[in-house]
Formats: sequence, C-alpha cells, structure tokens
Amino acid sequence: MSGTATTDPLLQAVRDGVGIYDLGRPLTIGMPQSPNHPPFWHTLPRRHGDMVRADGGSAANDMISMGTHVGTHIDAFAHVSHDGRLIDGSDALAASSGGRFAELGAHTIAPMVRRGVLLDVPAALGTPEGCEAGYEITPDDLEKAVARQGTPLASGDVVLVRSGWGRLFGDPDRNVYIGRDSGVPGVGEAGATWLADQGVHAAGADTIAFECLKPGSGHSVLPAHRVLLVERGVYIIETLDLEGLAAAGVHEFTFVLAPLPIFGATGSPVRPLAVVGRG
Ligand code: UVW
Repeated sequence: MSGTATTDPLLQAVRDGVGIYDLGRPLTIGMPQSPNHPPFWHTLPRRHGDMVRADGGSAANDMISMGTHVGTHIDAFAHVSHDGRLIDGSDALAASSGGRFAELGAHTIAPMVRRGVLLDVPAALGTPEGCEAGYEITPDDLEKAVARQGTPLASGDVVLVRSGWGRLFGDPDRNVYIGRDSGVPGVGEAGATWLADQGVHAAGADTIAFECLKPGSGHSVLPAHRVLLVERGVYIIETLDLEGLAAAGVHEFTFVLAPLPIFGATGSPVRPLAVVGRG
C-alpha cells in the first residue's frame, strides 16, 4: 500500500480506485441548446505572443458568454414561477429586485455528494436505443425501470432518467436534439409528481428540458418544471450525458455536483460526475 494509513473510508475507497463517468457535455460554439437562452460563445482576447514577458513567457486567456441554462446545467428554484409565485410563496418579480434572486438563486444550491440512481427507461421498455420522439415517460415506466434494475429509490437520492435522446446530442443538425418539430421524450407532470413523492433531491435528464416536449410545441408548457421547482422543491439537471452509464449497466453510484455559486442566478452550468468503486 502506498502513502500513509487512513481511517477515512471515503479516502480509502479513492485509494483503492474509482471509476468516474463524466455526465457533462462539452461546451462548444453552436452546440444544441434551448432557444430560450443566450447562446454559448468563447473567444481568446489574448493569444500566446500578444504579450511576451521579459523571460519569454506568455499566457493566453479567454472569455465566455452564455446563459446559465446552456449546456449541462442545474435549475435553481428561482428559475420557474407559477401564477407569479416562487416555491416559497414570494412574488416572483419582487424576488428578483436588483436583478438577483437573493433567496432562491443558484448560490443557495448546496454541493451534492449523494446516492445517484440511473433509471434506464428505454432498457426497461425493451427499446434500449431510446424512447420515441415526444413519448411521455410515465410513473409506470419509472417503476418498471426501478424493478428491472433492482434499485429502489430512497429519500434524498439524485435520480437521472435516461430517455436515450442523448445519443442525438452530437447530430450535425442541432435541431434534431432540440426536437422542436419531432418532439422530445421525457417525464411529464405525472412522472415528476411520482419522483417528488419518492423524496428525491434532484432529478436529471438527457434532454434539453426535463419535460416531455410534444411535436411542434417546443417549450410552450413546462408542467414537470412547475411540479419540481415550484411545488415540490426538487432541483432539475438537464442536458446530461447518460449514455456511458447506461452502456456500462451502472444504475447506482455516488453522484457529485458543485454548482457555480453565482449569486442570485436562476441556474448554473455544471459538470456532474457519477463515481463508482472498483473494489
Ligand atoms: C427553460 O427554458 C424553462 O429552461 P430550462 O430548460 O433550463 O429549464
């Protein structure tokens, strides 16, 4: 054994070796993203050689601009209101006074190190490639996935729902993943209520929105967002890459996520990890 002895079981597990699944999508100019948000842009204001130090050293640096709901991201509770109210009953517009949500912004989302469960819905439905465009994932489908995998949910879990749509993220036509015309499979109001009833802490999906988007409807209504963010206090994580986990048959793992503590923001880009032991 290398290094000094430890009594910390977590550190010992790391020393024994862990497998890491990166659930975040690379951030690239032109990637698919929700039409509701400012696009991702990245540029180099300073290139190597633009400024060279006396000893020959030089540093390049960059600048990005993007909406906070672009790429893999988490929604803060401030993101969605219903009939003008946020989850704490506050007036949604007044809560953003000064241009920041001081109470329910992204800075209030605690970093997560929790039990994670992948619910591989297409595998449970016998269509492992993925659910059909516009298909609504029902509570029955979620229960089937739990039963097939033998992963009962527990209060406080982070549950990631695979629809299989994530395989389209890299399609050269970014409209395919966005799916405005075709629709996008996902959890609807009933499935979101079922997840909240299990006491989950956060729910994630491999789609642009944690919703079932009907063909031609885009983001016109967002009932799962209302249930989770406004009524039940469950965070939403979107545009996840769940294909690696599914291909490896990993359904239970340690889920790690640290949102950027952007004060008062409605969401944050994230790079979530699923960690599994090798022991
Ligand atoms: C919306 O447009 C509702 O944003 P998100 O997909 O991040 O929930």
